[in-house]
Amino acid sequence: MKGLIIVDVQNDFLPGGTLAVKEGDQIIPIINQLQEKFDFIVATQDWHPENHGSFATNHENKKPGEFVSLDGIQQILWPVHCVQNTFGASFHKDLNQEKWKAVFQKGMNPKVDSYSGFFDNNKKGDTGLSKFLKDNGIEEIFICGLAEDYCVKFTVLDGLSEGFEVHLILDATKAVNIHPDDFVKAMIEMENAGAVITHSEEIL
Ligand code: VGL
Ligand code: ZN
Repeated sequence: MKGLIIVDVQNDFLPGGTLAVKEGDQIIPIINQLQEKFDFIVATQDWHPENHGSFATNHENKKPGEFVSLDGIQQILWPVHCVQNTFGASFHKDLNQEKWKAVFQKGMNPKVDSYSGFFDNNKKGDTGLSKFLKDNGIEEIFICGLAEDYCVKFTVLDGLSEGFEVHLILDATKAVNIHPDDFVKAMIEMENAGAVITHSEEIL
C-alpha cells in the first residue's frame, strides 16, 4: 500500500517564520490536492525544547550557519525555531489535516538534532514512524514538505534504509538553500540512494 508523508509544514519554515523557506507556502495547495489521492497520510513536526542544541542562541558566541559538535556529530546552528507549543511550531492553517493517521514529532532531545521523521541524527532515537508504516502495510512512501535539503532529504534516506520504496514529489518540496545549489545536490543524493523523483502531475 501507498502512504503520503508530509514533512514539517510548520509556520516557522514558511514566509514570516524564523527559519523561513523561500516560497515555502506555494507547496501547500499542491500538498492539499495530493492528500485527496491518498488514504494513508502521516505528518512530521519539528518539536524542539527551548534549550535545544541546534539553536545558535544556546551556544556562546555562535551565530546561525556556524557549526558545533552535538553528540559527536557536526551540527549546523539554526535560529530558534519550532519551539514546542508555539505558533511557529504549529502547522500552517491552510494545510488540510483531516485525513492524517498520526503526527510524528521529532527534535525533542536537546542534545541531538533530528532532521529525519524516522530517527535522530545519531540514529539512536526512533520516532516509531517505520513501525507504524509497516504495521499498516505501507510499502511505498511518497514524501513532500519542508525542507528539501534537510528534513525531507533525511526522511527520504532513512525511508530507503528502512526498506521502503521512496518517491520524492519534487514540486511539493522547497529547500532552505543556504548555498544556492543545495536543492539540486540534495535531489541527486536522494536519487543516487534509490529514491524515485516524481512530480505531483504524475499522481494527480
Ligand atoms: C529543519 C532545519 C532545522 C527542516 C528542521 O524541517 O528541514 N531544518 N530543523
Ligand atoms: Zn529543527
